[in-house]
Amino acid sequence: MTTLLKTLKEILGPQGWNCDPEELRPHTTEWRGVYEGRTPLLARPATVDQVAAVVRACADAGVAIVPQGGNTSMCGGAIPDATGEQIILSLSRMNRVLDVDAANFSITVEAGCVLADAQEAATVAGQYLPLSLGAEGSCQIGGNIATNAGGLNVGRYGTARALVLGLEVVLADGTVMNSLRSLRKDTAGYDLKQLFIGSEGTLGIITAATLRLFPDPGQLATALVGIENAGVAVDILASLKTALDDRIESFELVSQRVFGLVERHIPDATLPFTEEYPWYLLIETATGSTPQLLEDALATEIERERILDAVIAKNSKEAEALWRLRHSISEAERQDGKALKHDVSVPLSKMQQFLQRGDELLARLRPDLRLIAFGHVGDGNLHYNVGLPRDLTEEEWATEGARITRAIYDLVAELGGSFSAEHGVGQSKRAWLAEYRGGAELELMQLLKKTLDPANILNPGKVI
Ligand code: FAD
Ligand code: 2HG
Ligand code: ZN
Repeated sequence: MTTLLKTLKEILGPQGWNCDPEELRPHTTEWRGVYEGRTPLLARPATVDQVAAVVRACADAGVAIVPQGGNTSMCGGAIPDATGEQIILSLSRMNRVLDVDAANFSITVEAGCVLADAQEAATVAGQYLPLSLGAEGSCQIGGNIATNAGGLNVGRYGTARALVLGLEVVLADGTVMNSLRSLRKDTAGYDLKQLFIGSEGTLGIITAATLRLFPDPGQLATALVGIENAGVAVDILASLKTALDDRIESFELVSQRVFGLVERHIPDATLPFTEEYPWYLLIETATGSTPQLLEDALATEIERERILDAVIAKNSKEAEALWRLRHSISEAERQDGKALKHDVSVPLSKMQQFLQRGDELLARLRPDLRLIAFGHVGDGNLHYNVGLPRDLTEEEWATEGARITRAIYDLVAELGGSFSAEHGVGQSKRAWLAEYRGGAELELMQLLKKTLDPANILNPGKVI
């Protein structure tokens, strides 16, 4: 290890590494504080050549590398293990916007570019990068692609995968694969970039990406809606899609309990209603110069008695205040204490069944559970998080947690859903991958991993 560290320091130069455990704590601790690892060195390369040289040196020494972006992973994906023998490779110095090709509706950035900076570069060019999530001020494009991030605009624009036109990737032996093309059509052989999207740093290190841009959607209309029963969300979505010609940018479901956490833990966060409703929908539409369209569509839903009350933001400040409520949920949940995370998806046609059977299931499992349910209901993706009684011992927490998680994942599987909708598998869901994606799918994943990373140096202990 000593020889390797010396070599890495030479490759990276004085600005390019850090070995101080105290300064490295933000890089060795997960956002939620659930995972804490150790590392002998944080590598901060400035160029793709340095990334390649670091990977070659680690491969020669048989030392593992944990690629890290903004470290906002919710499943321990970007944290090294506790041995203190895995190098962290942070992309944060490779943060440049390389090109905005407005005529081609595309943007090329280095992997360490913070998502909000890439969005801003697109806006400056009069275009729109639709990927958007609560962590956008710190997560990076490389991390977004490595997790195939979802977020708030998937229904209209797809996940990160749908936005990637080209990638530059450093492979496990240090080879640089440059597929940084910006084409919408390209059938020249296998589409290799797809292998790295959603592979969570286990197959290669993404160093740059070309992403698809869209025309500016223009003026957005944003509404917060109170509803009695979460099950009607899917019906309301179907009606709004028709009424608004599919111009729905976001369609988020949040329970009263969840917004209650936000009001309790986040300063100045207050819902704009005088009454409480059991569930809420946060809806954003690209109705351009006719914002009235959303109001009319919501009025129809009120007449049908599917919506109890609605507030439409009158200006961008009010819209931001509504989004602040939504974006504060993870932080409020974190402040409220430990919870089991279940980032699940089911086909939209099964959402009502999932919500109803999920409720019944939790009541049967333990009446003292606290359901923290919210998420991207328009994509069939819910964060079905569960708080356990606070007086459980660590041991009880582990056994009860596994029992509850299994029951929820079994229900999700029965309905044809996924136990990992948008955050990835990381460390926390690794065992579940073997269980719910076993057989030919898992074998093929293992074969790919062995082929692309035979020495298992890229993010070992994650995904598979
Ligand atoms: P990291 O956390 O640093 O890494 C994530 C994984 O990708 C790790 O396995 C890491 O090894 C790998 N990786 C990172 N960079 C690279 C690279 N350049 N090459 C190869 N592998 C790499 N996620 C959603 O999908 N939707 C949401 O709505 C959402 N909201 C969130 C809100 C909050 C408040 C927080 C804290 C997180 C949220 N997340 C969400 C989860 C997280 O932000 C995303 O998974 C994000 O895409 C991770 O980006 P990152 O740069 O922080 O990656
Ligand atoms: C969101 O949708 C994120 O806000 C985070 O995916 C979900 O904290 C969570 O469980
Ligand atoms: Zn989410």
